[in-house]
Amino acid sequence: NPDAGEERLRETIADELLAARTRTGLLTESVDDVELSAQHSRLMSPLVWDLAHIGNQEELWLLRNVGGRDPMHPEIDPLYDAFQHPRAERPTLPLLPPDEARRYAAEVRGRVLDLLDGVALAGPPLLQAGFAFGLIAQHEQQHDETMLITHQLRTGEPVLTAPAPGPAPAERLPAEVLVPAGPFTMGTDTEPWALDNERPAHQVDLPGFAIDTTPVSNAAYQRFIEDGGYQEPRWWSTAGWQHCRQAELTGPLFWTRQDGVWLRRRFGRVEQVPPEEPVLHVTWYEAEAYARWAGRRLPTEAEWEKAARHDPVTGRSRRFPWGDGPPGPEHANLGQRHLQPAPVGSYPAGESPYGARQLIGDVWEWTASDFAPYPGFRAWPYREYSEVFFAGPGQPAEYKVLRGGSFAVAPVACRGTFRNWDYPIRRQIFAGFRTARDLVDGD
Ligand code: AVJ
Ligand code: FE
Repeated sequence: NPDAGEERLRETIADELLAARTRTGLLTESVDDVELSAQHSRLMSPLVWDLAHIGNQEELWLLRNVGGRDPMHPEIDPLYDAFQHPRAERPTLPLLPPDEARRYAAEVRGRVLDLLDGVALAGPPLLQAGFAFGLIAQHEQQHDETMLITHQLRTGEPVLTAPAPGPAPAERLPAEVLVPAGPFTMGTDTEPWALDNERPAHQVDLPGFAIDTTPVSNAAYQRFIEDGGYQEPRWWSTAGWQHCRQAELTGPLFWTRQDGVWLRRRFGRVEQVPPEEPVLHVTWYEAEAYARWAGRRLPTEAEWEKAARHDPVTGRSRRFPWGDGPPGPEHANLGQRHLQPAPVGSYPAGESPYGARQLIGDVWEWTASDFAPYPGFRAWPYREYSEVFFAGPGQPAEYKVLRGGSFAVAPVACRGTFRNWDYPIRRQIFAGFRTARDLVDGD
């Protein structure tokens, strides 16, 4: 029954929009209006900018583009266009004050739910399988992760709480898993809410490689530090060493050393660095240096995706490491259920066919690859989502790809094909990494 299918899709959309708004509420109501309008770091917008930008993008894509409505407040559009005003500049703009920003986002949402009731979720490409609504649910959740980063950067009394993840199962895992040479399908043509940069599906033939079973732990990363990793230019690329010196890096962001013990600040609480947790808040350059110190390298983006999705028995690529079903709490640490990654080796039910764990959730994983289009890429529905960030002829490679998603990523914005990107010097994002190596005779 096609009507029942469309009804279910409408409910899914309403649920995803509500989940995003509930989370936005948590992130914007846990601080007072002064803090909401303050800039906690030059790398981030004031939270109140994210809030109105969420409403503005929703108005633009759903009410105007899909619904054909007139702009509600055309004069505010330029304020919330990310390309017109870099983050550092946003606190100086005449932004909507907190109450008005809340009212605006709520008003847009009310009209969107009315629109959703009557619109056909088929026909024009923007409405196929409710794509535009999926785009907006993912957009809000991505900004919720951005706002959570702002919360991590802010100083002062803690305002967010969540239970800690449980311990990893007591079992000895192999340090790495082997992925034999051969082709696999990268990217997707069938994922209904996949973004343009995940498309199209294409075959990639890879030489054999080995990849870490889990992300690199704090304990392993501390060995790199204690071995003088930050004093040894030979582990670093030229650009990496230059950045390490100039930024005076000595360890992950938010770490301090006191009486020989590493401490970290996490959402306003200072605690001892947990050795078994994946390392978090490192730059791409640090990940690269660690890998070289360990006699290894970062995985390419294609290697990461093959390790995460390829099923060697059927030859097809799964939506997620564990299969095609949606992420449950047994599979992965997603959706801000916890405010930290789970210990390495957690989530055996989320294992990939090759036996790698925690590819989805916990920490974004830096890959060796520059952010570039797949063969046959088409910008959709706007160039500014991905295309303007790509490396290519005449466009220098500025961004490195991150894969897998962090504990702060919502399931709706997470799948085996999802691609994120950032500058190699960034470390306020929830990024860690795992390492890889080529296979050699005898493996
Ligand atoms: C995909 C996370 C790099 O936050 O800049 C939000 C997502 N795009 N609004 C970003 C995005 C437009 C984007 N990243
Ligand atoms: Fe945005």
